Amino acid sequence: MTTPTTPCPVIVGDPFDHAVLEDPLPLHAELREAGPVVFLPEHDVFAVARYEQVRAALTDWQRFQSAAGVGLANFRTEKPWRTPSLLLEADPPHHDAPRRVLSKVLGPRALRRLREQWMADADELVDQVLARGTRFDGATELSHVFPLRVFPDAVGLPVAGRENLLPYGDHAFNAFGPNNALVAKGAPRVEELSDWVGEQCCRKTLAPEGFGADIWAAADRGDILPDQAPLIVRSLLTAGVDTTVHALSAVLYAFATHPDQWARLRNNPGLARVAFDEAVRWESPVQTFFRTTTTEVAAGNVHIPEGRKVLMFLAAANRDPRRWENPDAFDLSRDPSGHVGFGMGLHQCVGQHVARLESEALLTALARRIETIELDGTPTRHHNNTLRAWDSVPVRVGVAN
Ligand code: PQS
Repeated sequence: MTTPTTPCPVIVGDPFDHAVLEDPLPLHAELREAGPVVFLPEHDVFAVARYEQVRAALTDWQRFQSAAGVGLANFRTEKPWRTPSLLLEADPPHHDAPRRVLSKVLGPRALRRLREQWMADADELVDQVLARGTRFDGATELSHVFPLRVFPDAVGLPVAGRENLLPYGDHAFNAFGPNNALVAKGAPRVEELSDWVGEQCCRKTLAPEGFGADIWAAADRGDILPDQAPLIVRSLLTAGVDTTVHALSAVLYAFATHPDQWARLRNNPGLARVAFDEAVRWESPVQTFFRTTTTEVAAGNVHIPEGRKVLMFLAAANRDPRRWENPDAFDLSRDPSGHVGFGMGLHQCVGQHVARLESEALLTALARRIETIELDGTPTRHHNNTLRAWDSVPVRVGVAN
């Protein structure tokens, strides 16, 4: 273990330990209070948890690179578990062509074609759930279901095997953390799931229309190389399902615990989009990931040496009282823009418009039929090294006449 050469607050303990994953808020407060940069000896990494430093690291891609991996593993010295992503685990200039292609494929213009269908799909799902009764599990019956109803079709995936998407993503997001029991739990299926994902990325597997076909069409135009297309499709399948599933659970949990905010949304369904961003700020479905320094970086009086992993606590930044008034309140009257739940800078989530549309569709459908929503039992967390997730969010709703 190398210890920092300049004074740097040290926080002992494992931020990926089960007790922290169950309730990370006390650790986040401790990290923010300790200083602008802290050292975590458990994993031999530096960490930032204040809004200012997290945002600064996210937007400084020259000094905080992604190409050495955005997990704990340093690709300069450790072999990645899969071929690195052309978007996530790349820096300019290599990053830019794939990014341009995917920004267009997933951009607001492209999504206009999907809007009407997704709104109708959300209405239908909500009707189906309410037909079974007014007590249901918001996680397993809504947020785990809706993205899997609309997103794989939009990509152009065959129906068989879609049940592999969530387990594959769950493992990929665990794999950004340390090699702990959560990673070991996923290991037995890695080969099988990776093979399945690889097959879905081939041109012949994908439907003639959809995000997948659009990526292949970009290769035909010469915007990317043909051998890049499958890996860019893989990015959709890795980062596009679990993230939205857990973000939708976050919104449902937020409303079930804030009945006054639900009343507000009911009065003004136009707030659906703000509600989603506020829930992403408040719950931060993507909690943490890493960068690697490309040079010595000074932050305050701490010097982070070159080639070191820096853990960025997005969730802590999103509740930093230095940036947010009353940060722990889920409040539709605030302006949540500027939150770092989708990252910031040139790697900022390229799928965020898709996520927002899914959430807008589901919230609009719910607001149409549901007058009140409250918890109906104790929700249970799903532990993941990167994602803040729920296995169950039992709710009871009052249905509008
Ligand atoms: C990919 C892209 C993005 C991919 C950490 C990781 C990711 C948010 C936080 C992520 C994962 C995978 N998103 O391109 O495969």
